[in-house]
Amino acid sequence: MFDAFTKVVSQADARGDYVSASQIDALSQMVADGNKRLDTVNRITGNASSIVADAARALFAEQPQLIAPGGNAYTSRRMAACLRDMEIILRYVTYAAFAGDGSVLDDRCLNGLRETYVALGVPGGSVAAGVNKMKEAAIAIANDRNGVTQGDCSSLMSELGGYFDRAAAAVG
Ligand code: PEB
Repeated sequence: MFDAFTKVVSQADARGDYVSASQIDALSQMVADGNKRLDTVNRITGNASSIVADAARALFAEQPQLIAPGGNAYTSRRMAACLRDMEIILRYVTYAAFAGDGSVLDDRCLNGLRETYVALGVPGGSVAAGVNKMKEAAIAIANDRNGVTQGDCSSLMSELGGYFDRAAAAVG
């Protein structure tokens, strides 16, 4: 598991070289923008349960077969497992956003997840659809310009979106 700094160190070490000037510039920019990153993580974390619940509600409205008898979220046990899975994925996305690196998401959440869903008979495409709904909600909340110092968050939001895309692609 890396963060943006340890990733650069590990790459430099693999080359047997010093950290390059361009890498230092990029990390220095990341530090300068650090408050935006922490605010983003804080906003998503603080709204996690509504992000998950709203995404699940929208997913079940679009794919009602999931909650019909025989569906993958039918019975409260499976419904609970589904909400829990979405919450786990969202939590790892917040870790990746915090660290500025997706390896924690890859290593500890997504690795083997597709195979797990195949073995369980859970439709990965539906999980991916749920992840995409969380992405929209999380970005809307994190990118809300009301009540904060105005600034450019476009690259941070595209980085954040990329972590959700990675999760959706890993299972979809
Ligand atoms: C992954 N999910 C489930 C299980 C595991 C995971 C390991 C089996 C064990 C259990 O039931 O608890 N666990 C989860 C995860 C990590 C982890 C992400 C990462 C670290 O450790 N059902 C649906 C939707 C979808 C869903 C499409 C979006 O209809 C999920 C939610 N996951 C779902 C369901 C089960 C499950 C288990 C329904 C239960 C399957 C079953 O027992 O039939």
